[in-house]
Amino acid sequence: MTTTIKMEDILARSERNTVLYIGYDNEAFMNTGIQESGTTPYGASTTTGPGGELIKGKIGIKEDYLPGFSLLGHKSAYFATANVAYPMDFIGKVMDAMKTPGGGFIQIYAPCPRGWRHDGGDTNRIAKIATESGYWPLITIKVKNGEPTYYYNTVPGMAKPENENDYIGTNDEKLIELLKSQGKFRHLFKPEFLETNIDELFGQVKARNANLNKLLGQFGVDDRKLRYSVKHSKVPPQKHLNPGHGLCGGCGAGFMLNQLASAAQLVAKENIIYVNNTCCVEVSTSKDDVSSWNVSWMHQLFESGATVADAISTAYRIMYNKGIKKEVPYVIHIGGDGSTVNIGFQFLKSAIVRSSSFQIMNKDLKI
Ligand SMILES: Cc1ncc(C[n+]2csc(CCOP(=O)(O)OP(=O)(O)O)c2C)c(N)n1
Ligand SMILES: [Mg+2]
Repeated sequence: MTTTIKMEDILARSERNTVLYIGYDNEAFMNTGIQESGTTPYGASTTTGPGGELIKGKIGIKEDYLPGFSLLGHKSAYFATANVAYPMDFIGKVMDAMKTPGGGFIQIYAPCPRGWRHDGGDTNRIAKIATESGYWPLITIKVKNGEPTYYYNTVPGMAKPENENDYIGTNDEKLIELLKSQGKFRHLFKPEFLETNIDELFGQVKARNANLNKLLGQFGVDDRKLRYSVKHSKVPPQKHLNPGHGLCGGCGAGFMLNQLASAAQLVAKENIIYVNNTCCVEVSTSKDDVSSWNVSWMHQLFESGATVADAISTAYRIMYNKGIKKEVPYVIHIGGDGSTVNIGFQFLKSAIVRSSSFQIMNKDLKI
């Protein structure tokens, strides 16, 4: 059974959110030179953990931090994973988050041709294999009064689960294809096939999916397969961001920005403030004193971006409740995996808690 959410129904909702936090995952600190981050997968080569003779890339895990956010007891919150290769799913998720009271956080898979060492023209193909293989499953978690409800989103060609009671599966052949599509895993195949290392990586992917299957079973509803019905013809070209930017050709973060702004424009029109911590998106859309943004946009240092986004929304709501401002802008925070998950994790977690609970409970901060 599938729950279908239509974009017209989302847009017709009178309720709205406070801050949407976006974490685009390109699996390393990219703009500063491809350093390993908490979301770099096991075995991947980075400049701080290169795949060489002695060290075979990252020694450690790719952190899976989204489910943890769903069990913090929020009053109302929206969480999801997304992938730049499935724009209508991501656009539906952004709109749903912006029309859900409280805060939201979406972690989106965004290939990096430069850091992952693949052709810029292969971004979409690689991103698709990531979800089809079970490496990057698509899930949605809606939290209400402290209780999370887990959903999963399917895509064509997705791996079938081995156990009929499961929801998310893995496909070994596609996982190998995913690894082979990126130069950062080349040392696992040449000069020799490192079976033990590849098995470790597969084991980590399967363990993560086993956890998600348990959470989907425990915190699901009957119709836990979720589909966003978004018609391409009803999503006009976005005007928040000018054409042209300094990102590399085929950069997944560029796909993400275009899709994000298309969804945000439908909900917020121009009543929006983007906050961006230091990352590829920030440096590439704010060269010198020239900004690519047509709407309000603010850079905030690295780990503190989420805090500042929350503070901006709070300030506007106080002014609104005192009669100083007539409307409250939508706020979207954009951060990378290094700044958001590694160094800014505590800032992000607390900002989400405030957006998703404290501000709902405080009458002076209501919208
Ligand atoms: C506290 C702090 N440490 C380090 C830096 C330097 N720095 C700026 S951006 C960046 C990497 C950001 O990585 P990520 O958030 O993954 O974004 P990406 O570059 O991959 O888009 C680093 C290390 C900084 N600005 N502030
Ligand atoms: Mg990054």
